[in-house]
Amino acid sequence: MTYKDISDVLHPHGLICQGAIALASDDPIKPGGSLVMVGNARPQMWQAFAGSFDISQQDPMDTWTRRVVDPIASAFKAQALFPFDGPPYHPFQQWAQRAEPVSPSPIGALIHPIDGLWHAYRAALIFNLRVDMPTIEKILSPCESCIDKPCLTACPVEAFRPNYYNVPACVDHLNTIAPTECGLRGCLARHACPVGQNYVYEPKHAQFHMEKFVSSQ
Ligand code: B12
Ligand code: SF4
Ligand code: SF4
Repeated sequence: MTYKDISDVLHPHGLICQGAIALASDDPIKPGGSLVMVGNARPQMWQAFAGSFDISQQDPMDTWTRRVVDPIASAFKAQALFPFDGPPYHPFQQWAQRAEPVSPSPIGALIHPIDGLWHAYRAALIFNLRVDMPTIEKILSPCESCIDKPCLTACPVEAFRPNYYNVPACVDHLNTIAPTECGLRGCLARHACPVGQNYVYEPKHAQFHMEKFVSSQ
């Protein structure tokens, strides 16, 4: 089985493989096996999800993800792990940094050299055996050469500091009676990043995440 076989099965659902890790013989997850990251970038997942699912129910994207990914995992004799299962949560951001050329941004989300901050992880597939996987090219983080760091100054309530996210301040702002730009378009700190501007989530996709985020707090 190859990385391409897995990508092909995910494709109709708008999901993509986001790199893979060859697990060491003493790895606590699955010694000697492989971990393949599954997620979304660009509009395909939102289109597949919104076109096939009742988004008014509770945790719709998590439920949809399980419905899509669990049968795929079974067909490949793999185990599916999800980023939303927890606490304790699986360390998806640590795995991602071993699997694809992403690095931490000053606002917590991992930055991808092309998609910027506009991507997320939906599952990890754990295989007993080695999957035939692509090698990762090490790429310097775009944040290294970003002098002004507009992501740190765009938030209207200054919720982001380097390595600190003031969640209550962000939620209070989103909960104000008048609709906020963040609620309508998505987090303004993410929007301020010049990387991945072509891949910004469409407004309905961004609104969906912001509404779910606020209602979960
Ligand atoms: C708990 C959690 C939150 C909490 C707390 C975040 C915090 N202050 O740390 C809350 C609910 C506030 C939150 C909010 C959001 N989150 Co969140 N969150 C998680 C979750 C479920 C667990 C994180 C964790 O504790 N991991 C456990 C430790 C052991 O794993 P780790 O890999 O070492 O943890 C890393 C993170 O904690 C990270 N980190 C530290 N501070 C911050 C701050 C922020 C804002 C983020 C995103 C990450 C982050 O650094 C650690 C080292 O790499 C992860 C999914 C996951 N399983 O990782 C998503 C995750 C980190 N979140 C994510 C996202 C996108 C968001 C939102 C932007 C969602 C949205 N609304 O669109 C919002 C941010 C709100 C905004 N202003 O837009 C993505 C990030 C994707 C990426 N490109 O990296 C993840 C990976 C989920 C996913 N499906 O992909 N989140
Ligand atoms: S604005 Fe600059 S520092 Fe902030 S995430 Fe984007 S590239 Fe990195
Ligand atoms: S959603 Fe808005 S208030 Fe919250 S951190 Fe992003 S920019 Fe700040």
